[in-house]
Amino acid sequence: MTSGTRVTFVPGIPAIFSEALKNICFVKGIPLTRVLHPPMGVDETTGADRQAKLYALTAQTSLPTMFHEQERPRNVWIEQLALAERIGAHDAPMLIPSGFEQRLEVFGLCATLLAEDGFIWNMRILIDSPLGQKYGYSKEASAAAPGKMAEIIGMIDTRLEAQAQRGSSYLVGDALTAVDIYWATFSMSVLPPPAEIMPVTRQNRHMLRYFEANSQIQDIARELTKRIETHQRFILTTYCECPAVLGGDPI
Ligand SMILES: N[C@@H](CCC(=O)N[C@@H](CS)C(=O)NCC(=O)O)C(=O)O
Repeated sequence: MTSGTRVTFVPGIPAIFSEALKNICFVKGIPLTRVLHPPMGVDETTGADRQAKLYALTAQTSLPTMFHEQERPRNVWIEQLALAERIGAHDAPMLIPSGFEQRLEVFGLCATLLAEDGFIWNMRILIDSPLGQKYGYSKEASAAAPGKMAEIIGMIDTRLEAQAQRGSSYLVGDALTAVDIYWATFSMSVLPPPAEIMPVTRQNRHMLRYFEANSQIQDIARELTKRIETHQRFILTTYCECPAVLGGDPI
Protein backbone atom coordinates (compact mmCIF):
# COMPACT_ATOMS: atom_id res chain seq x y z
CA MET A 1 0.00 0.00 0.00
CA THR A 2 2.89 2.36 -0.59
CA SER A 3 3.07 2.44 -4.39
CA GLY A 4 0.71 3.05 -7.30
CA THR A 5 -2.64 4.79 -6.94
CA ARG A 6 -4.79 3.90 -3.93
CA VAL A 7 -8.35 5.14 -3.40
CA THR A 8 -10.64 4.48 -0.44
CA PHE A 9 -14.01 2.80 -1.09
CA VAL A 10 -16.90 1.21 0.77
CA PRO A 11 -17.41 -2.29 -0.71
CA GLY A 12 -20.76 -2.84 -2.43
CA ILE A 13 -21.80 0.81 -2.23
CA PRO A 14 -21.75 3.36 -5.07
CA ALA A 15 -20.86 6.19 -2.65
CA ILE A 16 -21.30 8.91 -5.16
CA PHE A 17 -17.99 10.82 -4.87
CA SER A 18 -16.01 7.53 -4.89
CA GLU A 19 -18.01 6.24 -7.83
CA ALA A 20 -17.24 9.43 -9.75
CA LEU A 21 -13.52 9.25 -8.97
CA LYS A 22 -13.50 5.57 -9.98
CA ASN A 23 -15.06 6.55 -13.31
CA ILE A 24 -12.62 9.45 -13.79
CA CYS A 25 -9.69 7.05 -13.19
CA PHE A 26 -11.27 4.44 -15.48
CA VAL A 27 -11.47 6.93 -18.37
CA LYS A 28 -7.89 8.00 -17.67
CA GLY A 29 -6.67 4.37 -17.70
CA ILE A 30 -5.31 4.59 -14.13
CA PRO A 31 -5.08 1.21 -12.36
CA LEU A 32 -6.42 1.52 -8.81
CA THR A 33 -5.77 -0.33 -5.61
CA ARG A 34 -9.03 -0.21 -3.67
CA VAL A 35 -8.58 0.54 -0.01
CA LEU A 36 -11.30 0.04 2.58
CA HIS A 37 -12.60 3.42 3.79
CA PRO A 38 -13.03 3.21 7.57
CA PRO A 39 -16.66 3.78 8.59
CA MET A 40 -17.84 6.64 10.81
CA GLY A 41 -18.34 5.88 14.49
CA VAL A 42 -16.48 3.88 17.12
CA ASP A 43 -15.24 0.30 17.16
CA GLU A 44 -17.73 -1.83 19.10
CA THR A 45 -15.13 -3.76 21.06
CA THR A 46 -12.39 -1.22 21.68
CA GLY A 47 -14.46 1.98 21.65
CA ALA A 48 -11.76 3.60 19.48
CA ASP A 49 -12.69 6.09 16.74
CA ARG A 50 -12.67 4.00 13.55
CA GLN A 51 -11.46 6.93 11.47
CA ALA A 52 -8.59 7.96 13.77
CA LYS A 53 -5.84 6.62 11.48
CA LEU A 54 -7.40 8.18 8.38
CA TYR A 55 -7.63 11.47 10.26
CA ALA A 56 -4.01 11.20 11.40
CA LEU A 57 -2.90 10.64 7.79
CA THR A 58 -5.09 13.22 6.06
CA ALA A 59 -6.49 15.65 8.69
CA GLN A 60 -10.03 14.85 7.45
CA THR A 61 -12.27 11.81 7.08
CA SER A 62 -14.25 12.15 3.84
CA LEU A 63 -14.64 9.47 1.22
CA PRO A 64 -12.79 8.98 -1.12
CA THR A 65 -9.21 9.70 -0.18
CA MET A 66 -6.66 9.24 -2.95
CA PHE A 67 -2.98 8.35 -2.54
CA HIS A 68 -0.48 8.23 -5.38
CA GLU A 69 3.02 6.86 -4.90
CA GLN A 70 4.63 8.83 -2.07
CA GLU A 71 2.77 12.07 -2.80
CA ARG A 72 0.60 13.84 -0.23
CA PRO A 73 -2.96 12.48 0.00
CA ARG A 74 -5.72 14.19 -2.02
CA ASN A 75 -9.15 14.49 -0.41
CA VAL A 76 -10.86 17.13 -2.49
CA TRP A 77 -12.33 16.46 -5.94
CA ILE A 78 -10.57 19.32 -7.74
CA GLU A 79 -7.17 18.05 -6.60
CA GLN A 80 -8.10 14.44 -7.31
CA LEU A 81 -9.16 15.42 -10.84
CA ALA A 82 -5.91 17.34 -11.45
CA LEU A 83 -3.89 14.35 -10.23
CA ALA A 84 -5.85 11.93 -12.46
CA GLU A 85 -5.31 14.22 -15.44
CA ARG A 86 -1.56 14.25 -14.75
CA ILE A 87 -1.00 10.54 -14.14
CA GLY A 88 -3.48 9.18 -16.72
CA ALA A 89 -2.43 7.10 -19.73
CA HIS A 90 -0.93 9.18 -22.54
CA ASP A 91 -3.66 8.09 -25.00
CA ALA A 92 -6.58 8.67 -22.58
CA PRO A 93 -9.03 11.54 -23.24
CA MET A 94 -8.15 14.89 -21.66
CA LEU A 95 -10.86 15.66 -19.11
CA ILE A 96 -9.81 19.27 -18.45
CA PRO A 97 -9.91 21.31 -21.68
CA SER A 98 -6.70 23.09 -22.62
CA GLY A 99 -8.58 26.30 -23.55
CA PHE A 100 -9.38 28.51 -20.56
CA GLU A 101 -12.73 29.62 -21.95
CA GLN A 102 -13.94 25.98 -21.87
CA ARG A 103 -12.15 25.35 -18.59
CA LEU A 104 -14.27 28.09 -17.09
CA GLU A 105 -17.40 26.23 -18.17
CA VAL A 106 -16.18 22.82 -16.98
CA PHE A 107 -15.09 23.99 -13.53
CA GLY A 108 -18.13 26.24 -13.14
CA LEU A 109 -20.46 23.34 -13.85
CA CYS A 110 -18.41 20.97 -11.67
CA ALA A 111 -18.72 23.40 -8.75
CA THR A 112 -22.52 23.40 -9.02
CA LEU A 113 -22.38 19.62 -8.65
CA LEU A 114 -19.50 18.95 -6.24
CA ALA A 115 -18.89 22.05 -4.14
CA GLU A 116 -20.59 23.26 -0.97
CA ASP A 117 -24.33 23.83 -1.40
CA GLY A 118 -24.11 22.04 -4.76
CA PHE A 119 -26.12 19.10 -6.11
CA ILE A 120 -24.65 16.34 -3.96
CA TRP A 121 -24.48 18.52 -0.87
CA ASN A 122 -28.23 19.13 -1.18
CA MET A 123 -28.95 15.47 -1.99
CA ARG A 124 -27.26 14.53 1.29
CA ILE A 125 -29.52 16.77 3.37
CA LEU A 126 -32.78 15.52 1.83
CA ILE A 127 -33.09 13.27 4.87
CA ASP A 128 -31.97 13.48 8.46
CA SER A 129 -29.06 11.02 8.83
CA PRO A 130 -25.59 11.07 10.41
CA LEU A 131 -24.16 12.13 7.01
CA GLY A 132 -26.91 14.73 6.57
CA GLN A 133 -26.12 16.13 10.03
CA LYS A 134 -22.48 16.47 9.04
CA TYR A 135 -23.53 18.66 6.13
CA GLY A 136 -25.76 20.98 8.11
CA TYR A 137 -29.12 19.22 7.98
CA SER A 138 -31.97 21.33 9.30
CA LYS A 139 -35.68 21.26 8.47
CA GLU A 140 -35.33 24.53 6.53
CA ALA A 141 -32.20 23.51 4.60
CA SER A 142 -33.75 20.14 3.78
CA ALA A 143 -36.97 21.74 2.54
CA ALA A 144 -34.98 23.99 0.19
CA ALA A 145 -32.82 21.14 -1.16
CA PRO A 146 -35.16 19.68 -3.86
CA GLY A 147 -35.63 23.13 -5.39
CA LYS A 148 -31.87 23.68 -5.60
CA MET A 149 -31.30 20.22 -7.07
CA ALA A 150 -34.09 20.82 -9.59
CA GLU A 151 -32.55 24.12 -10.64
CA ILE A 152 -29.24 22.39 -11.32
CA ILE A 153 -30.88 19.55 -13.30
CA GLY A 154 -32.79 22.16 -15.32
CA MET A 155 -29.60 24.07 -16.05
CA ILE A 156 -27.87 20.87 -17.23
CA ASP A 157 -30.86 19.98 -19.40
CA THR A 158 -30.94 23.43 -21.03
CA ARG A 159 -27.26 23.08 -21.78
CA LEU A 160 -27.69 19.59 -23.25
CA GLU A 161 -30.44 20.94 -25.50
CA ALA A 162 -28.26 23.82 -26.72
CA GLN A 163 -25.32 21.46 -27.24
CA ALA A 164 -27.51 19.05 -29.25
CA GLN A 165 -28.46 21.94 -31.52
CA ARG A 166 -24.75 22.50 -32.15
CA GLY A 167 -24.37 18.77 -32.87
CA SER A 168 -22.58 17.87 -29.61
CA SER A 169 -23.60 15.09 -27.19
CA TYR A 170 -21.36 16.50 -24.44
CA LEU A 171 -21.91 19.19 -21.81
CA VAL A 172 -19.02 21.41 -22.89
CA GLY A 173 -17.52 21.77 -26.38
CA ASP A 174 -17.34 18.85 -28.77
CA ALA A 175 -15.67 16.22 -26.63
CA LEU A 176 -15.89 14.43 -23.30
CA THR A 177 -14.82 16.45 -20.24
CA ALA A 178 -14.75 15.78 -16.50
CA VAL A 179 -18.19 17.31 -16.03
CA ASP A 180 -19.81 14.66 -18.28
CA ILE A 181 -18.37 11.96 -16.03
CA TYR A 182 -19.31 13.71 -12.77
CA TRP A 183 -22.84 14.51 -13.89
CA ALA A 184 -23.56 11.06 -15.38
CA THR A 185 -22.40 9.51 -12.10
CA PHE A 186 -24.20 11.94 -9.79
CA SER A 187 -27.43 11.80 -11.76
CA MET A 188 -27.71 8.17 -10.62
CA SER A 189 -28.75 9.54 -7.23
CA VAL A 190 -31.99 10.87 -8.75
CA LEU A 191 -32.27 8.59 -11.79
CA PRO A 192 -30.97 5.11 -10.92
CA PRO A 193 -29.90 3.21 -14.04
CA PRO A 194 -30.78 -0.47 -14.63
CA ALA A 195 -28.82 -3.29 -12.97
CA GLU A 196 -26.85 -3.86 -16.21
CA ILE A 197 -25.18 -0.52 -15.42
CA MET A 198 -25.43 -0.34 -11.61
CA PRO A 199 -25.64 -3.85 -10.12
CA VAL A 200 -27.62 -4.44 -6.94
CA THR A 201 -25.64 -5.67 -3.94
CA ARG A 202 -26.60 -6.63 -0.41
CA GLN A 203 -24.92 -3.40 0.72
CA ASN A 204 -26.47 -0.98 -1.79
CA ARG A 205 -30.11 -2.16 -1.88
CA HIS A 206 -31.28 0.56 0.50
CA MET A 207 -29.22 3.23 -1.18
CA LEU A 208 -30.68 2.38 -4.60
CA ARG A 209 -34.18 2.55 -3.09
CA TYR A 210 -33.33 5.96 -1.67
CA PHE A 211 -32.15 7.06 -5.13
CA GLU A 212 -35.41 5.77 -6.61
CA ALA A 213 -37.39 7.74 -4.00
CA ASN A 214 -35.41 10.88 -4.94
CA SER A 215 -36.57 10.47 -8.54
CA GLN A 216 -40.19 10.76 -7.31
CA ILE A 217 -39.74 14.07 -5.46
CA GLN A 218 -42.01 16.42 -7.39
CA ASP A 219 -39.56 19.29 -8.04
CA ILE A 220 -36.89 16.82 -9.16
CA ALA A 221 -39.18 14.54 -11.21
CA ARG A 222 -40.33 17.55 -13.24
CA GLU A 223 -36.77 18.25 -14.46
CA LEU A 224 -35.79 14.67 -15.33
CA THR A 225 -36.14 14.75 -19.11
CA LYS A 226 -35.41 12.03 -21.63
CA ARG A 227 -32.35 14.12 -22.59
CA ILE A 228 -30.93 13.80 -19.07
CA GLU A 229 -31.47 10.04 -19.18
CA THR A 230 -29.96 9.67 -22.66
CA HIS A 231 -26.82 11.61 -21.67
CA GLN A 232 -26.43 9.57 -18.47
CA ARG A 233 -26.74 6.24 -20.26
CA PHE A 234 -24.46 7.36 -23.12
CA ILE A 235 -21.66 8.48 -20.79
CA LEU A 236 -21.92 5.55 -18.37
CA THR A 237 -22.03 2.85 -21.04
CA THR A 238 -19.49 4.43 -23.40
CA TYR A 239 -16.78 5.74 -21.05
CA CYS A 240 -17.24 4.30 -17.55
CA GLU A 241 -16.72 0.95 -15.97
CA CYS A 242 -19.96 -0.80 -17.01
CA PRO A 243 -21.44 -2.64 -15.27
CA ALA A 244 -19.98 -0.85 -12.25
CA VAL A 245 -17.64 -3.05 -10.22
CA LEU A 246 -18.55 -2.44 -6.60
CA GLY A 247 -17.19 -5.35 -4.60
CA GLY A 248 -19.49 -6.30 -1.76
CA ASP A 249 -22.01 -9.12 -2.17
CA PRO A 250 -23.89 -9.07 -5.48
CA ILE A 251 -27.52 -10.18 -5.39
N1 LIG B 1 -13.94 15.88 0.41
C1 LIG B 1 -14.68 15.60 -0.76
C2 LIG B 1 -16.13 15.40 -0.49
C3 LIG B 1 -16.44 13.99 -0.50
C4 LIG B 1 -17.61 13.74 0.40
O1 LIG B 1 -18.37 14.63 0.67
N2 LIG B 1 -17.75 12.51 0.86
C5 LIG B 1 -18.78 12.20 1.80
C6 LIG B 1 -19.53 10.99 1.34
S1 LIG B 1 -20.39 11.28 -0.19
C7 LIG B 1 -18.14 11.85 3.12
O2 LIG B 1 -17.33 10.97 3.20
N3 LIG B 1 -18.52 12.55 4.18
C8 LIG B 1 -18.11 12.20 5.50
C9 LIG B 1 -16.99 13.06 6.02
O3 LIG B 1 -16.74 14.12 5.44
O4 LIG B 1 -16.40 12.63 6.98
C10 LIG B 1 -14.51 16.67 -1.78
O5 LIG B 1 -14.77 17.84 -1.47
O6 LIG B 1 -14.15 16.31 -2.86
